[in-house]
Amino acid sequence: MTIPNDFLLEMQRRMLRIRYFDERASKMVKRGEIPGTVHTSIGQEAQVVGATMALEEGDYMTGNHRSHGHPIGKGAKLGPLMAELAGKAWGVCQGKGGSMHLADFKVGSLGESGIVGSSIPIATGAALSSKVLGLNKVSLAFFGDGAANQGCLYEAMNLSSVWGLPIVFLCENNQYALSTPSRTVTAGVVAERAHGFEMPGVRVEDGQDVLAVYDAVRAAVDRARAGNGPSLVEVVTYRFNEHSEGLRLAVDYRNAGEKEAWLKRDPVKIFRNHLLEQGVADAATLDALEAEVLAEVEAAVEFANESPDPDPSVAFKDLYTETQGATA
Ligand SMILES: Cc1ncc(C[n+]2csc(CCOP(=O)(O)OP(=O)(O)O)c2C)c(N)n1
Ligand SMILES: [Mg+2]
Repeated sequence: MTIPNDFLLEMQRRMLRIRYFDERASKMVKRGEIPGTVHTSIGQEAQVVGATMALEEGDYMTGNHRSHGHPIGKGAKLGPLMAELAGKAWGVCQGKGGSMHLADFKVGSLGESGIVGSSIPIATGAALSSKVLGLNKVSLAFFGDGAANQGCLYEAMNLSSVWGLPIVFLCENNQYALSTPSRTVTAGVVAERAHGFEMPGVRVEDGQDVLAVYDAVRAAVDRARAGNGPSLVEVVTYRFNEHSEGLRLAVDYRNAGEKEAWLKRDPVKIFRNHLLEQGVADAATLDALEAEVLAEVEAAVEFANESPDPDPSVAFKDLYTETQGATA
């Protein structure tokens, strides 16, 4: 598949946005400018952008606790996302969601949740609505290797296969669930579990290569849109930071030298080199792109700082309650 140069540069732009946004969010958490903690996608940018850019603008997706990158990859504005992390009124959820419960409907991001695995059935429901209403929208569920062992994934895969739903199940296999190595709790290969549900299962071995991820997810998205049902795509990647920012674990759960080896496979640097080697852009253009994205992230922080805190009177607004549902 030949991909136009402007699309390739947009891939690099979005990977940079995720990298700089998450680096900045990490600093803000440590300074107390963002409450709680954040989980970054630093190191996983190729997997996030390869998947989100394989979707069309109107398509749906759901995420998890590590999900700032998903709306960014799908083209979301950074300011309202940063304001949401800071719990401010101009945030995508008016500051009520925070880092782990973002939703940005403008880019089809239906929601994210701190309960591991819980957004998978929501993506499946969205795919069902697309099919029933004839919307021709594909739904994509992002989840981790830890969530791959939650039962709700298999309930969702089963019914989506039986009903031929337009959904892609996307396992972000960063090889750890918090401090638990995937190999110690996962039988077999996640992608191969697809076969039990009569759907294709593909494993992208090099999840640091944005084009490899894009090709695999694009095939699954096209298949879903053509009415041929769901797929499971597993992408092998690695998170460069701790599970969450500021977390100090007593155990050193990574193998000796492992992180250092993965740091050499930085997806942002790999793709920069690819763009240079292929003559898509020269170094000055790519340097300018990096400076532009850095400035964009700083502007997002300013937007968050300028935003007021949410007014306590809106605390129960936009919530579904039985009373509201009954009278609606
Ligand atoms: C149902 C549930 N069990 C446990 C937790 C605690 N927890 C939060 S994140 C996490 C690890 C998730 O690992 P994975 O799905 O691989 O995603 P990753 O953090 O690696 O991106 C765990 C166990 C939780 N939030 N929800
Ligand atoms: Mg994981």
